[in-house]
Amino acid sequence: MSIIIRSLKAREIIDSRSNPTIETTVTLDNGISATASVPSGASTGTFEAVELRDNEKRFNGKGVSKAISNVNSIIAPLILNKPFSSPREIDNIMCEYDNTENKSVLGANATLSVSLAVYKAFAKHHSLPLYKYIGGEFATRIPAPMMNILNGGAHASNNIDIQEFMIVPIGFSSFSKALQAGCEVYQSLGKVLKSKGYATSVGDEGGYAPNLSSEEEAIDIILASIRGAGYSTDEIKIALDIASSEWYEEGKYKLPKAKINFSASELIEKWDKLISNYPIISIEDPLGECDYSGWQKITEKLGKKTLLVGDDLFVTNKKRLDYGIKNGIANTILIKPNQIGTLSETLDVIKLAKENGYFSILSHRSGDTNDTSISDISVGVMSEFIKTGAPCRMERVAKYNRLLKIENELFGI
Ligand code: 2PG
Ligand code: MG
Repeated sequence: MSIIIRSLKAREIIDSRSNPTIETTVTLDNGISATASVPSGASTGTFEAVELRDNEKRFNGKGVSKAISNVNSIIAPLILNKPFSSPREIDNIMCEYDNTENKSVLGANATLSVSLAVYKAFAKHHSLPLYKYIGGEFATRIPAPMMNILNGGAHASNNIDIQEFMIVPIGFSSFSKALQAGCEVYQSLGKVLKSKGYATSVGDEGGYAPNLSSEEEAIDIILASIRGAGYSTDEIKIALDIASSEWYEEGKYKLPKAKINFSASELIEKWDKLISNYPIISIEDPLGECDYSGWQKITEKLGKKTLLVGDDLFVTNKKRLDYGIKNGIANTILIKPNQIGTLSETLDVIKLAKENGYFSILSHRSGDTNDTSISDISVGVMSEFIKTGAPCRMERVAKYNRLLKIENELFGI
C-alpha cells in the first residue's frame, strides 16, 4: 500500500533548557498528520551526527532556522507527492541527498524530525501505535527504567564529576510498579537531602544536584533513600553514567570539579572498587570515546559482572558499534536517535547490537521536549532499559507516562 505525503512543515520550538529545537509536522494525502520534535545533548560525543545550529546572534547562536529551511525547502520537494511504501524509503532519500558520514549537509536535527514524524504518520495510517508499527507482534515488553535521580557533571552546577546517578527498579512485576518505586525513592531522596541540610534544587534531567563530599556519599545517600522508601537493593539497583569523555585530555582523565587526574588503569580500578562495594549493575562511558585499549581492558575485567554502556563511544552508529563488537569493547549500547539522525538507522544499530548479544538502552537527551518517541521505540525493539531522567520535569515524565499507557494497552495494567 503506497502512501503519499501532501505536506511537510518544520517550525522552531523551545527545549527544556530554553534552546531552540525543531518540530516537524507531516500530513498525508488522506489527511492523517503527525508531529515530532528532537532533543539536544550537552555532553555530546565527538562522533555524533551534526546538530545544525545557525551560529547567529539570536538565541546565542542556537537558532535552528537553517535546519528548518532544510526541511521546508530541500527535504519537502524531495518527498512530497510521491508514493512510498515505508518510512525507510524516505530516510534513504535524506541520507542519499546528505551524502556525508555525519549529516552535516542537512543536519541530523532536520532529518530526525522528519524521520520521526514520518514513522508516526505511517503508524497512524496503519491504525497502529508507533511501538506496534515498529515491533509488530514482538512489541510486548516494557523496558526497566533507569532514573537519573542525582545529577552532576555537565548537567549540574554542583561539585560532583560523575554525570548521572540512576536507580534501576528491576525487582518488580510490572513497569507501573517499578515506576512507582522509582518515584517513591526520588521523593525519599529529597527528604534525606533536606534532613542533611543539602540543596534540593534539580539539574537538567530532574535529578537533585546538591554539593556532596564524594561519589561514595552520593551513592550512600541514594541507598538510604531506597531504604527510607521501604525497598531493598534486591529490588532497586544503581546505574552510573560517568560521561568520562568530558574528562579526557592528552591521555589523562582530568576530573574538572575534583581537580584530580587519573590514568585509564587507575580509573578502571576505581570503577572496579565501586562495583564491588555497591549494588551497581551498569556503568556508562566509564572511559573516553577514543580510549579503545582502556575499553578493551575494562570489558575484559568487568564485562561479565556489569553492563558497560557505550554512549559517546558508539553514538548510535553502526560502524562504531561494529568496531566495538569486533574488538571486545563494551556489552551494551546507549541509543539516542539524534546521534545518528534517522529512525531507520537507529533501528539498524539496535538490530546489530541484538544479533551480537549487546543490550540496548533507549535514551533521552539532557535538553529534551515532550516528544515520547523513545518510549515507543524502546517497546518496539524490546530494549532492556530506557533512561529518561528523574520522575520530575514534564519532558522526562511524559516518556514514563507514555510507557504507562503502552503497558495498559498491552497488558491491561
Ligand atoms: C548522556 C545524556 C543523557 P546528554 O550523556 O547519556 O542523559 O546526556 O544528552 O547531555 O549527552
Ligand atoms: Mg551518557
